[in-house]
Amino acid sequence: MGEKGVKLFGTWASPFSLRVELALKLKGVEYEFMDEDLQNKSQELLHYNPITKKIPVLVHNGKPLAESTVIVEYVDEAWPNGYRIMPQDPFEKAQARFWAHFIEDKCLKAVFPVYTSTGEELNKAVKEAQETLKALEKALEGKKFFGGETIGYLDIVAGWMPYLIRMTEELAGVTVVDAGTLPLLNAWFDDFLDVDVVKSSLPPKDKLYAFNRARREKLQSGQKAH
Ligand SMILES: N[C@@H](CCC(=O)N[C@@H](CS)C(=O)NCC(=O)O)C(=O)O
Repeated sequence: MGEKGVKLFGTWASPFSLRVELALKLKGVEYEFMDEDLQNKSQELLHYNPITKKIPVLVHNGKPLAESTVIVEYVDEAWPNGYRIMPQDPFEKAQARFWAHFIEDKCLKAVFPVYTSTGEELNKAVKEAQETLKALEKALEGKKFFGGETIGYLDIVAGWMPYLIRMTEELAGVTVVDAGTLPLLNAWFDDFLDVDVVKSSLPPKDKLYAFNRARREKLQSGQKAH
């Protein structure tokens, strides 16, 4: 491949590659999107990310980077002008990283069982997810977005929640986030989904729901699914 420019290896359905897309778009960076088939990964992807073999991978001027949260920080620093993604204040930056870690370490793990469970297990999973998400609301107190008046790093990292939790609720027939249980997060879901760059970057709803309906069934029947 040409060594100059920006290539993003991702998949249309991945919330992790969406993070990188949002960061690149906010910065106004032109990039080429390589839509990977995770059942049959390209040689290029394996070449650039032989360690985890996962997407997303950002290749900037021939140099590859993996891990979406790392890539988002890199994008903010590599294109320092224009939109600010990371908080500038060291304390706020450290706090944003703390909550990003909380989302990766706790929220993803707490919400996933809602996606895969049924029956009594599902009710238990909903309660546990709500408890974990309640803790995250602390980071939204007094603010419209995690980043303040506009979306920033933590909004991008948490960006899977508004559309994937809403989708999971619909597929599983449960409510996880509403104005009664998690008012701050519920309001943030609406505000985040109303941001232009988000609206224009989300995958088509019908395609996403069909893909996840099938994936959920596979996981529920104990099969492996990416
Ligand atoms: N922590 C990683 C997660 C990336 C990830 O899980 N990617 C999935 C797709 S959503 C993947 O590449 N799966 C293929 C595999 O595991 O072989 C990040 O944030 O970049």
